[in-house]
Amino acid sequence: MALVTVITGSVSDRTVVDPALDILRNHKVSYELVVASAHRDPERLIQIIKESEEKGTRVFIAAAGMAAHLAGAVAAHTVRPVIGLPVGSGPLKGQDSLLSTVMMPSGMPVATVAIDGGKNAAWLALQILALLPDGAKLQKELEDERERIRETIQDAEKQWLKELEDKNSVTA
Ligand code: AIR
Repeated sequence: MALVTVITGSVSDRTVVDPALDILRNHKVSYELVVASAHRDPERLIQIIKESEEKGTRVFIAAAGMAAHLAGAVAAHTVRPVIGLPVGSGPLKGQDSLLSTVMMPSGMPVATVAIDGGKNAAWLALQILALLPDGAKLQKELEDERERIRETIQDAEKQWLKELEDKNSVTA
C-alpha cells in the first residue's frame, strides 16, 4: 500500500518531482509514482485515481507544467487531499501552470505549492500524514526538521558575520 500517489504529467517534469520523492523516501513514507497526462490520456488518469484509492492512498501530489489541468482533474475524481505542484516548463516558465493549478472552483480545492516547489509538496504531504492516528513519529520528524532549518540559518548568519569581521579587521 502506498500512502502517497505522485502523478506527473510527463517524464520531462522529473527534475521537479525527484526532490519530492527523495523527501518521502527519507521519511520512509511509501509512495507510488505514475506518469499520466490529464490531456493526453485522461481515461488512464481516472483509472489510476480509482486504483490508488482502493490501495489506500491518503494524499495525491499532482505535478504538471504549461496548461496544467492535472491536479484539478485529480481533485475532480477524489475527496482525498490533492497537492498541486506547478512545473516551470514551457515558454511561460510556470506562470501558466501555477494559475491553472491554483484557480480551482469552490468545492474542489487543490493545495498548490510554488512553481517547481517539489520539496514543499512532499513536506505538505507529510504534514497531512502526520495527522493520522499513527502519525506521531512523523510529527516528531517534522518538528526536528524545523529545528534543523532554524539552526542552519543561525550557523550561516554566524559564518557571514565572522567573514565580515575578518574583512573589517584587515581594512582597519
Ligand atoms: N503536460 C502534459 N500533459 C498535459 C500537460 N499540461 C505538461 C507536462 C510538462 C509539459 O506539459 O507536465 O510539464 C511538457 O510535457 P512534454 O511531455 O511535452 O515534455
